[in-house]
Amino acid sequence: MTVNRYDRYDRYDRYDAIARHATMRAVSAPSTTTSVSSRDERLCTRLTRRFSRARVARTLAEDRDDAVSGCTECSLPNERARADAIARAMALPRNGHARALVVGVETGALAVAIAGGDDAAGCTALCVDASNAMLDRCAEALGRGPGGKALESGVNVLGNEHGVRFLRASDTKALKPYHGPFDAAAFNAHLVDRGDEEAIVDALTRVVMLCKPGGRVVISERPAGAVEGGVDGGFDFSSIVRRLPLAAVGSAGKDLSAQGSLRADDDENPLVLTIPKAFELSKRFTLEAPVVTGFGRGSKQMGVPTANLDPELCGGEAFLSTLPLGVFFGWAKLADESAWHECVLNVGERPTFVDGDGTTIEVHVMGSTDATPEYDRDFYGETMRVDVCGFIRPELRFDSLPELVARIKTDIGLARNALASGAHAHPTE
Ligand code: RBF
Ligand code: ADP
Ligand code: MG
Repeated sequence: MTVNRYDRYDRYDRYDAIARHATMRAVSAPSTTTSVSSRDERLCTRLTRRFSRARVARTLAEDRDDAVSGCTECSLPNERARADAIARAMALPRNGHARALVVGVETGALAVAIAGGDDAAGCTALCVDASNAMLDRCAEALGRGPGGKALESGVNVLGNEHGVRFLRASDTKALKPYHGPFDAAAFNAHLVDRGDEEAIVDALTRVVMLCKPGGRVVISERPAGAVEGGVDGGFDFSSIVRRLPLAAVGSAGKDLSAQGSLRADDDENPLVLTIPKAFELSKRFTLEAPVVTGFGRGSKQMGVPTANLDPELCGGEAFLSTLPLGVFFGWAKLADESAWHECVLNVGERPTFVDGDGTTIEVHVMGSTDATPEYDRDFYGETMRVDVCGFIRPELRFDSLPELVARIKTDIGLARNALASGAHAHPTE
């Protein structure tokens, strides 16, 4: 379990920083102290009052509203340099056509770095934050109205205007398929504050799912100071990243197991990851087992029949636990067939349902079009071989069956594109 810094530490850290700042001003610049320090003092007083109350659950939005309501040099130090480093790492082409996602806007320095300026070369961006105050500051920094880059809903925004949109949300679950696809996404701090590993994986997964293959995911964390489980403020993302279709930028393949740790080191050095082109795995693998009966949940009626392979005969937990659970694609064929068929498969625990049957392997053999089934018969008991070559995403718990089915159709589309790209030739025998 990771410590949720918001609950336990952040308030104290910020209080310290503000108190230090106020004292420093008073000592070093007496002529300018009055307005700045009285503003800081008001915030200090407010926070002090909060500490002395019974411990109340604070929301992300409240904390972030506070961070911009006081002295932002204290609450968001070094913002400009951080923003420039993140913008460089996002590597968006300056041709006016790139699309970016920014999670956490602070006072808007990052949005300005990627989308601001007088020219039309900046990207189109979606800025997400839990705090209305932060989104407001960001829109101000980008400029509202004619000539500005901030597009505010209800104010002449139809849908395809070039500029920056805003979404107030404290959860990346609020991101919908139509928000993407993005060329790059940035977590501008506070990813690790979302809770335990599962919450961070979920937040990242929902963003990764909206990025193009070859796109970048940049993670920046503000140094956490003396936080439990953190070393010098650098949270180690390696175990989280290994569960996602991500590679370190510059690494030849996807295999991150050799990588000791993956950290957003400091303000100038965010963690830069990429979604492998055509979702390729660093190492393909084969599954081969008889087709068994599944849950009879009506996959066939949903238009996505899944041949369930006996997990015990696919290496069992010993092998399956070495894989990231989630959605893969590749080539499949039955024992008596000579031709390989394109397929998508889910290796996982189906968190949308409570069926408690451990890890299952479910293979959907794709027809030549979505409307053309590949088989007109059942083939229970026959042996199926699957050559697995790409990994699209981890499993998710969907709120409804239609959402799951819609996402499976998207997975099928992504798999078709990746297989058609020629990056994944089928085996020769
Ligand atoms: N089940 C989930 O609970 N979450 C998922 O994200 C998920 N993704 C899937 C993706 C594909 C391509 C396929 C074929 C299945 C997926 N499933 C997922 C499994 C699904 O729940 C299962 O096929 C049906 O419940 C029938 O057992
Ligand atoms: P179950 O819950 O028993 O797995 P499904 O509704 O998932 O049932 O249907 C899967 C079965 O449908 C497979 O075991 C196979 O016999 C048959 N089938 C027919 N076409 C396909 C296909 N294109 N992909 C996978 N299975 C198929
Ligand atoms: Mg099935």
